[in-house]
Amino acid sequence: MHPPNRSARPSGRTRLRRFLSILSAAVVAIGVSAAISAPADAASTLGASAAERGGRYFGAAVAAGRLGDSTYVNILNREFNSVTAENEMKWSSTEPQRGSFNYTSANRIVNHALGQGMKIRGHALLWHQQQPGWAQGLSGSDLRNAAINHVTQVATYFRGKIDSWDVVNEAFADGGSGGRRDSNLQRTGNDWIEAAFRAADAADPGAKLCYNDYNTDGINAKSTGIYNMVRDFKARGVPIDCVGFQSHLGGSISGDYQANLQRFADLGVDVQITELDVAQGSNQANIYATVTRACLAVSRCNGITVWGIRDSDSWRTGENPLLFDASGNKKAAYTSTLNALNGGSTNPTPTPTPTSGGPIDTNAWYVLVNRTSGKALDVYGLSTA
Ligand code: G2I
Repeated sequence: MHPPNRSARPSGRTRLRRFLSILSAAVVAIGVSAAISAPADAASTLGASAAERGGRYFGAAVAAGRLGDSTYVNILNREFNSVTAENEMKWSSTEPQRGSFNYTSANRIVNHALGQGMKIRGHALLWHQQQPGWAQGLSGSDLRNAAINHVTQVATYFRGKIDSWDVVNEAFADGGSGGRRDSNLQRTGNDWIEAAFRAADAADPGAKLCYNDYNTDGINAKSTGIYNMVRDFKARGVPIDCVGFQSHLGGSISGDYQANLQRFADLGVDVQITELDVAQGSNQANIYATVTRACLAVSRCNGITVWGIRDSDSWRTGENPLLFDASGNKKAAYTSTLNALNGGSTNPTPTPTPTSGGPIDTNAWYVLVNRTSGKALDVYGLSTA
């Protein structure tokens, strides 16, 4: 094997030649193994790493009121490539009076995200909580019409900007029934969920339309009730594209977390981790990594959203369930998550140390390696001129 003639190359970082099959066996022999673990080889932010893993996203729930906090915004812009409005797209926020829509706070988040090239998850068109007072007082066909009009108006307003909408949030009951939760919306008729999905589809055909819920992080009665609904929707052509698994987790995770995602994916819908947070404790970093690996292992898992940025931003006061501490420092859970995204172990990865004396060794061949397959993809030489 003859290395390429480097003297004839232009200055700067220059791609020299592909010779994959012969080089992959000879990497160590020609002394470039250090380059395989060079910092440029591993994505260093959550969003960039997720994007490298099949175009996935890694997002955060964002509060419009925190967008003036520079620590918060710096982390958001650096680490995340998707956002969810934590409260600003909910019914009480967007239609505070019947027929009178207000998108001011939602648009602060939308405009920030679009300016940063981030995806946007819309959350949530219909939910039994955070309804405006006027809707809470309605029932029957009056409520049904108001709810469907809300879906149509809001999805139309944001058409083209939303990657995935939580069309319906938390409509199933906890416990062993596997059935629907009682609510004013449910009392308008069992078909209210499919009516909402059809309205959302008509308003924004380009958005993925999701059903989103919690306590569905494993195979249990509640997740099976949702599974049966999704299977029925797919069989009858109700437009559903995805299921969101909120994943507000405590100190353990169900052993069938991944299998549960997979059984939904096998119905022909995408799956997304939509509101991940994990109570602080000895297992926090491991649980974050387990969730991350499960998503990566399911090809239809589009991405992960954590429900806030710093512990101090979380709705779970005192539980410190997020990836950054109150000062904005990366926690062990951050490192385990990034390592899982990068395909490594859950243990903290030591900072890679080049064995050849500096960040750029002009005598070395640098090998671009696909981290998933381990295959050498290309060879680079570097010059300093
Ligand atoms: O409860 C956690 C999440 C469960 N899944 C659906 C999500 O939409 C939900 O998010 C939380 C927000 O993180 C909280 O920020 O939803 C809560 C409402 O159920 C949000 O809390 C509300 C407070 O209850 C209000 O008092 C407050 O005015 O946040 C509002 C805005 O700060």
